Amino acid sequence: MDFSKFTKEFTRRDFFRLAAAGIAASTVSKVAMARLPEIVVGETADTQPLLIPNTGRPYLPVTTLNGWSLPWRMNNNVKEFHLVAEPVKRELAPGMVANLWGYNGQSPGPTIEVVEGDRVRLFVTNRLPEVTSIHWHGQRLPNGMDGVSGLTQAPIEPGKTYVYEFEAKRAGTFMYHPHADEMTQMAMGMMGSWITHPKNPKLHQVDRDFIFLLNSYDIDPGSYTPKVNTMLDFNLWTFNSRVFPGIAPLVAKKNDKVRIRVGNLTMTNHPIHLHGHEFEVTGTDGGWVPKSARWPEVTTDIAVGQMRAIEFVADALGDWSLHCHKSHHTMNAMGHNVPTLIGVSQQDISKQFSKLVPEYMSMGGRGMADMTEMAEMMPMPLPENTLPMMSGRGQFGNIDMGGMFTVLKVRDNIASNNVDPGHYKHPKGSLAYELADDAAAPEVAKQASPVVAKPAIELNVRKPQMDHKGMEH
Ligand SMILES: [Cu+2]
Repeated sequence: MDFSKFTKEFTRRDFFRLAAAGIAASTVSKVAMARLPEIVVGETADTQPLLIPNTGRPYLPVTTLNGWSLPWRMNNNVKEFHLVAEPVKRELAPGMVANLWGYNGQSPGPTIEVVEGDRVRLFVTNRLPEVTSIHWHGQRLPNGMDGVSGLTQAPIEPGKTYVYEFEAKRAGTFMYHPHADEMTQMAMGMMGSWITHPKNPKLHQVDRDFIFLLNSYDIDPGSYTPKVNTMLDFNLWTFNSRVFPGIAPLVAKKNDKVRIRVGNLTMTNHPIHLHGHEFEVTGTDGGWVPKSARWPEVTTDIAVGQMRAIEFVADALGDWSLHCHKSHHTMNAMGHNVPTLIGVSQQDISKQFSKLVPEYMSMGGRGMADMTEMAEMMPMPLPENTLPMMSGRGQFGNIDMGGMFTVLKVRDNIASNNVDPGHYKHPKGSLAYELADDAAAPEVAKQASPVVAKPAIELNVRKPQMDHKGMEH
């Protein structure tokens, strides 16, 4: 198999950089070392370089979006991993940090990568204030290793370490999460990805392999800790506990075969939509989909507790959106009980209200897109530790997104699969453009559209130094 592409990207120096920047091993005593693998901790929400296997069977590693893979210790042919369940601080996007629970310093926890047929031993240490356990979602394993607190094992008490051991029997994509006080622990961010690579590396081979989990939080504006009783009305919809514009782009070289593996551990389904390409669902957490049973899609719905692997050839250059198609899932925290006021001028009302209620946010009179500009202009100051409802800037202006949204960047040449190559340069003649002369618009359209009939609104509202008199009509 061809590792040259990866080894070129991932040198020994990269490993030390990784050690310096993101992943740090805590010092443990020699006695402890003998019993337990060292604890490796993720210290940043940045996507980390590929973890190239230096022991055990070879495989093509995955890129965990805004995450990392957990190094292991080989002990008499058994791969030993050490997961530590603990409270963590996770940056959801620049400007907002959340108090979550996770594993090894981050939420989600690190990705576990093993190879079909590997004997795996997982040490799970509980540093939470309550009991926990880990369920290895989707795996074939002895019943007593299934991690269901009360049913297949006693709960792991705070301060205690449990050992799970089984053979990674089936290649595929899996997840791990607690099976003790699940409602609290998953609402707090406890989950991680697991990949069992095929023993035959020629099977299911791709050039770029990405993974992330869908998760969600309900964190009141101005606060830091999720509300764990929320059943449906979450206000932060995340890929690997990140919201746009904090989610890393997925970077591919033109004509790379790309796989994106997505698991859903929220409380609702997410139709994940990719622009500019058709893909096939090639795998679920139940295994690989036979070739004859695949069909082309541009959106695939991922239900709760499901995982989908999609594959496509990245043959279209550009910056392509990859997002949940539920429009409320591409926004950050807002009040959902705002009335629809499209067509109503209420800029002045909004200003009056925000003097009394700093968090007050009314829906724009023309739609919600003004929110991005308004947040930038700061007429309504956001509470601390709160992200704008919609934000992100592209090369042409505001993107007006939040939540479950990121970008697939396809380029002729890329340095690495996790270094942002910047904005796409559109070839001449391939970019949508503004019609220069308004007179060219058909007469009937002018009469039919109230927006065209009132150009004064359009001109006045877009100005950053807004003249509120201009809003009256
Ligand atoms: Cu969604």
